[in-house]
Amino acid sequence: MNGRFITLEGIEGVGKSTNLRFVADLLQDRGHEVMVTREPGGTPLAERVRDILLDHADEPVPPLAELLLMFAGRAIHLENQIRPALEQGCWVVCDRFTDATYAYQGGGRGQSAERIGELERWVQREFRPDLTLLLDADPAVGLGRVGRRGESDRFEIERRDFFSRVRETYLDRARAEPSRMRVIDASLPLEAVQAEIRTEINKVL
Ligand code: Z5A
Repeated sequence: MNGRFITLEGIEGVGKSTNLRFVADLLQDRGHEVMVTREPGGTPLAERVRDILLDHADEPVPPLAELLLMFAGRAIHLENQIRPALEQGCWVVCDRFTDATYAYQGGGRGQSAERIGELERWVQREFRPDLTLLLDADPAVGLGRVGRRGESDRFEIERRDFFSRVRETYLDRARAEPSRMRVIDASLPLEAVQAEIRTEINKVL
């Protein structure tokens, strides 16, 4: 692969969408071609999987089905969009990837890390992000920032303790893989967050 794969992670409202464009601009300023994308979703077909995952269904979504749908969407996204872009030398910046599955379906919903790891190896083989920026803040900060948006999706209705488990799983992963996963204090004002992000991106560049 000629391009690099950079992901942004963190609980809801920590600023992933806000900083996705910032990261893309930093890379473009250095002359790289950049593709910005997201999970779940990223291609028209994978966005349809996203709709299934986020919408309130008339029947419960079993945690195992949720996990399999996450990886189904990822398989589509990876083969149809991410790999081809990287092979053409494009840098890909993605709002969430498999760390979110460990955090939400693992830490949040209780699916085992072993099971998630098996699916990860099956769908991705050796493919992993080159760099992951974990925007970290207490759930009260993130949820407070997004509190007044429209109707909540199937994840946003979860309680504070769900997001605390998600956050702890993210932090455990960052401790286990410190060179790939860099923790950014997302509770700081945006200018300070972006200064930290710039430092991490400059290291990769
Ligand atoms: N999910 C999963 O379960 N498993 C998986 O494998 C994957 C995903 C891939 C959809 O994700 C759901 O999918 C997600 C987990 C699940 N559900 N949840 N929760 P998503 O990424 O589409 O949804 P999200 O995390 O809810 O995105 P978000 O709410 O838009 O959060 P954000 O992108 O991190 O925040 P933002 O929109 O950039 O910023 C929120 C507000 O804060 C906005 O008004 C900003 O202007 C403001 N902001 C941002 N930074 C700052 C700072 N530093 N200071 C002050 N204000 C700030």
